[in-house]
Amino acid sequence: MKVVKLEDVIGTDMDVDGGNWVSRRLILKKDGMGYSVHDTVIKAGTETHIWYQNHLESVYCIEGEGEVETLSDNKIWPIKKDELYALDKNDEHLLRAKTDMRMVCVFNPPITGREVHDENGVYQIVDDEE
Ligand code: 9YT
Repeated sequence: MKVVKLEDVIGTDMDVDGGNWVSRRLILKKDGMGYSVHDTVIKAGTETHIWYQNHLESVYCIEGEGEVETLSDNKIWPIKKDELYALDKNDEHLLRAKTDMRMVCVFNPPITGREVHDENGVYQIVDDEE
């Protein structure tokens, strides 16, 4: 087994600044678990357009509060500490952070760590065999 410590990830290339968020990648595709796990902080006062067309994501809020707006139905989903949302339909959404929101994010399929959000808030599938 392995143990991953957040303190060992911070400041490395597994610590990614996305502008509205920072994401510390704890488990990635290379770890062979079939999913990736990220400790992400969404910055207070930000709104982020996200549409993971190629990934399913569960997001467990462990600190802070904000809301998700799903764009297919313009429904507002308030989210706070101890609540999880699951993008089980690859839901296009806006994520608004009222305070800093610390999230544990799980992606299926796992991300490699080299993806960036494109203009549509999508992570493309990265072929890491290249
Ligand atoms: C909650 C969310 O999806 N935030 C965007 C960053 C993403 N979770 C990541 O790469 O960790």
